[in-house]
Amino acid sequence: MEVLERVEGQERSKVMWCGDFNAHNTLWVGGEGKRMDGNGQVMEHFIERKDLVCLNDGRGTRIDVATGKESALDLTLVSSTMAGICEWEVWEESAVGSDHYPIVCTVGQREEEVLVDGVGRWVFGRAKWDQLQELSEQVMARVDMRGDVDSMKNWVRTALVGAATEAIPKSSGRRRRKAVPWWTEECEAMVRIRNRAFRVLKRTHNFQHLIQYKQAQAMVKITIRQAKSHVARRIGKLSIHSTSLLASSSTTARMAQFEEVSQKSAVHPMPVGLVLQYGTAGFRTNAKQLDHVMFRMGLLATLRSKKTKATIGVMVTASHNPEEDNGVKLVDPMGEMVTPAWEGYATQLANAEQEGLLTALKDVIEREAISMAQEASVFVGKDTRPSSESLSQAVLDGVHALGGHSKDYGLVTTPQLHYMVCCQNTQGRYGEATVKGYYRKLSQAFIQLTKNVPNRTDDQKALLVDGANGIGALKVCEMETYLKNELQLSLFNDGSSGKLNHLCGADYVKVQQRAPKGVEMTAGERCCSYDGDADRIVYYYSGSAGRFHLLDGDKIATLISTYLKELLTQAGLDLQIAVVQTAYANGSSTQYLEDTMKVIVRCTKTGVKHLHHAAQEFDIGVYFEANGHGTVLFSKAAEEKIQQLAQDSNTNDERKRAALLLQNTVNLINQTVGDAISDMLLIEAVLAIRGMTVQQWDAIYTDLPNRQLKVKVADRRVIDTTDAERRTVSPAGLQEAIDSLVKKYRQARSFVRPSGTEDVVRVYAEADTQESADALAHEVSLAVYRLAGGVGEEPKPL
Ligand code: 16G
Ligand code: MG
Repeated sequence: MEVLERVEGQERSKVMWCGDFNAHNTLWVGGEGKRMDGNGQVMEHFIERKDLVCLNDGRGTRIDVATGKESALDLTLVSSTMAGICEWEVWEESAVGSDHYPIVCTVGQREEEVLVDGVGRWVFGRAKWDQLQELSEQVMARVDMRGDVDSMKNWVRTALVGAATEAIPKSSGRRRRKAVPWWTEECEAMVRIRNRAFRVLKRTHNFQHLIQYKQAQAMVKITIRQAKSHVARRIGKLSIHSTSLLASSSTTARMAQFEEVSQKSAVHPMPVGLVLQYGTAGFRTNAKQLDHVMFRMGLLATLRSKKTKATIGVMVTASHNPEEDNGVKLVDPMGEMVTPAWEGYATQLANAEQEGLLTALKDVIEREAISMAQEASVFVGKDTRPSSESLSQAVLDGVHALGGHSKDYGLVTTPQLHYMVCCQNTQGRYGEATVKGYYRKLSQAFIQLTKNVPNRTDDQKALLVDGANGIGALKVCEMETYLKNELQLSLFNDGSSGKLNHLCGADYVKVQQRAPKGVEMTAGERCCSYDGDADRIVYYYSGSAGRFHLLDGDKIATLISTYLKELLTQAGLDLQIAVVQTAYANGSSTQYLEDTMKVIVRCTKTGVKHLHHAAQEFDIGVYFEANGHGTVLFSKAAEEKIQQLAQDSNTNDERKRAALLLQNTVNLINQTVGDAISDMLLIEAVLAIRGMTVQQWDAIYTDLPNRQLKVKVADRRVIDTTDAERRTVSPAGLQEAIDSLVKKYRQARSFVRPSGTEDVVRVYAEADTQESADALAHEVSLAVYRLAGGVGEEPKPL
């Protein structure tokens, strides 16, 4: 990238690049040779940054004479402002002695302009004013003054316009507009949405409309950027794919299908002026605004299923958000979060105007070269929010409108739905794709793990659970009988009376650092809280003098990784274990893991998909966000080694015991995503096996006091971060300000990042004492407020 930038020199507005970049990218090559490599990624990034358009149309530019295979390595890139006047051709007849074909690129030959019809304008500069005066007097003299006011007004108007038409020339009304080859209907639609938001803002001048306008403007930018980067693909693919798409005999059936989408989408209309983005955990907002999004996500999941030829999941939930909100996220074939490129499609589809929906849909089909004849299967689940019922119905409507098959799991936790998708796509190897199958697999593993623990008392088996008044409460109740009293749960906030997530649940406990409402805990008792869709868990207990002690995701990761490391040593297995955290991980946990436990620690950006991805790089990757979302991933090779050892009859007892424990641990873990129920069982099993009390677990290391705050700013995207969100690169001066504030305190650390789920900037600070952490968090908040466009009142000291 640096080299490319050096070659180009200073910012230039019109540039043309021609060369063999030795880069593979699906942007400029379709068909069999389609693949992506590192160079391809660099080039794509470069094209985007420099606002270039790739003129290649998908044809091969080099031939391997030995095999006859062609590849497209020679690229022609031009500034987007020139793209409309360039032509690109490959001379396939002769490679003139080379293995590369000559490429002919013409610039400026064809000034393609589009004539736009419109109403002509008066050309006042050429008006004959004397004639106008004379004609006006003549016609006015003929106006009949005896009629009523309306007919008089019409007379006068017609008379004056007639006179003016005679005396003042008019332009033709046909305007010339530069052809922009990348301009799509989505661009048009996004610009319309943005303009509408601007008009609303001009009328009201309120903050919320300002934010909506800014979001709409960002969407315009994203859409235009995507349209530009896809121009080459579109040109190349249109000829390749649309012919196969359109010429097939199923065209008529498909037309009928799209007709159905059109009709059904009218039943799920889009609210005016609403712009939403597929964020860290899907779409999330007030439930009243989501019906159209659900329908469209049903459509998109169906396309994703056709593309991947596998079952896709759609979960209707807003996790720890208030009950009035709702949301939706897509689950990919192996139970992981949907791939980022499709998050972009989700945003486009959700924001397409009603009339533009089919075009947006067809655009995805074309870009991804989806065969519409392919069968599709979508699993749908929902949480306990009152709105989830009709919203999940809207998802199913979307699936059926595109002819997809669906299975409605009804009320399930988010991780249960991820699990079902994975079971289905692994043909049952991961487990049975039913809720009962899930209970059976996990409970059997738990019973196997704990059955040989000597002298487990009832006290040790007891656990208090705060179900956040949500789906987790319902499901853990269903599971209890499978656990055969090996765990004795006392359930609070089970949803029978309280409101979802209100003063309870994992998020409340973690952020407020206090016990949830409604849990009656006595000193030393182990308690845990799930969040609203049961993909997070935190533990806590009340210590001496009623002091509240929290054991968050960092403590959980430490407990689990220590346990696994010990078992690996006992089993004599050489497997690399790592812990993946985010910037929110308490400094003490990182220090303990690195210095005492000597395990590898990685830090990634916030959001499960980032941690999950990083954890996949190790034999065993334990990942947890401090907020309690996390799980453990075992590589295929690691699972096989564990399996082999567990079945090896020649090994000694200690190794065998450790291998069996590891094997059951693998079965107990939901590897698709963080799972409160599975994590809870794992933690309970580890505490039992190691004979640890919650206090002993807590004492492994002592958390540094910390504080999280939020700051409202006009546009949180002004904050750009680097180094896994630990440092800011913009706005100017903010990182320097944070650095100098941090220096004032001992053992201090602080960072800020724009939230992915709320319209705020988050501030984190830790230091040697709570007072220092609070003061630092406040001072950093002030710096954000002042340097990043804070709105409302200035942050006050705590
Ligand atoms: C979402 C993420 C969670 C992350 C949180 C951060 C998923 C499934 N969930 O809840 O991992 O910690 O967002 O929220 O990815 P924030 O960006 O508002 O701080
Ligand atoms: Mg959640």
